[in-house]
Amino acid sequence: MNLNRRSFMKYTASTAAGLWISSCLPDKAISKINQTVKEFHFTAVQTRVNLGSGKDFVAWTYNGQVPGPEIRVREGDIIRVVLKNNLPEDTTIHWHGIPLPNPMDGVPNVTQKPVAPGETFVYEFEARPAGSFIYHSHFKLQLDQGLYGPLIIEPLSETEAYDQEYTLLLEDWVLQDVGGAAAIRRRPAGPMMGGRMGMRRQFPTSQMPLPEPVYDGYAVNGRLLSAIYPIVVNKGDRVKLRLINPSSATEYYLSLAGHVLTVTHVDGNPIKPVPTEVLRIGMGERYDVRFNANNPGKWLLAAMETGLGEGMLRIPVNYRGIKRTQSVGPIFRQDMLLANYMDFTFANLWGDITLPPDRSIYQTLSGGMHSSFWTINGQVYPETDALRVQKGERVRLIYGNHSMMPHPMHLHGHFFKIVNPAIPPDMWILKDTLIVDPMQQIAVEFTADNPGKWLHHCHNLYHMEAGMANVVHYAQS
Ligand SMILES: [Cu+2]
Repeated sequence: MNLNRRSFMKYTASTAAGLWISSCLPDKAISKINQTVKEFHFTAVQTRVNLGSGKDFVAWTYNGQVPGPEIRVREGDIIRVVLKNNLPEDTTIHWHGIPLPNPMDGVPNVTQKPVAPGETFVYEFEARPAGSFIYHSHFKLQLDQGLYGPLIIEPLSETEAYDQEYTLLLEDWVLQDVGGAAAIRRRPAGPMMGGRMGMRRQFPTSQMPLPEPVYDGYAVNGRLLSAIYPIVVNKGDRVKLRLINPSSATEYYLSLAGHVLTVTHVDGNPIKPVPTEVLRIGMGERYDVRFNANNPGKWLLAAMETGLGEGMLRIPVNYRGIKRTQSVGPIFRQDMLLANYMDFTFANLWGDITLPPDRSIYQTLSGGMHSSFWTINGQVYPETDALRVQKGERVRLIYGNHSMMPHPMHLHGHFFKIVNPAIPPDMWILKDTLIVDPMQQIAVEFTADNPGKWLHHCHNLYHMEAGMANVVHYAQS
């Protein structure tokens, strides 16, 4: 089982094994014995890359590759990453989804001093829980310039049965030197627009946030459309896909022609398996899905985005021994079965929730109309009010999206449960990123069990940079 799990990622992470420097006994700082330290050395550096088609350009990379090397460890291991900053500006690494100790969370000026050019910083934390995660820079626009990679924590004992496993990062690219919106020249100074009521201070025009870029390439594991490596299966294989969206401003609707995808994990956490024809994956989200290779042929796992049409990403799924040259893609229809958060139930029973929560906090998400800023409760980060909690409290965040854009809201340092009135609370699913759709109200609950200062923000990078963020503060006890 799983012998082929690296067969796809090897193209982008072939040096990961080489980076794996040592496996040694834990040092004195680690209280548990028998924990293995897995040490990785990352150098953040600008590198000329080619995503398999199109022109070369300068991306911001870890170790000269996009995406960054795969980190793959076992639950309970100690992950140690020695980050060397060879970029021309500060940087940090955030370990998206992992509830780790606050000083390791990698948010500049919230959990750590940014790592200056030429400096080194060591991240170290326990790999827990098992699941599919992302690591990425949390500094300015570096996420959109290429600084991200997959982080896979394998369970101590495998409970799933599958024959092949692929990790697929779905990426949006601006194929220009520097990349992202940083590649777009700042607009000339002009009169301030209205619509920023409730803001506490005026921003000089030079600090106006950058708009989302127009992406000119979508890639899977650093390979553009025509160069995407195929998934190769044998008839009868049970195939596990780890679908990861590190894109800065793109969500994807995925469908696999000729097969049904079954969702097994949301943001790394197990759910009762749910079949779906289409899967939506927002920025920062991860879904593990399975399919049974029971329909020989040449197929496409394709993605579309509203407004962009079909086929922005096409991943070939080829059965061995099939000669047909033309691949068959999915046909997106309005009436396709699209699995929704509310269709999912947690695989285990919680047994730890009573209602109501200790504290409820409203989060009104606005912006985008006549304004360059995106707000929470009418405020722009860092002027946003803190989310004040006490250790041990069960906190409910009630989102109301008063804008015309979806916002994938992400909470650092904790998982939250998505409130689903139709099922008992002990079946609510556990996630760390939740898409709040236009004009939707939806709530999550988390237990304040990891003291520190934790960022909470929209994972559309350009919404976050334009103000849609705040910080969870634990009261001093
Ligand atoms: Cu947003």
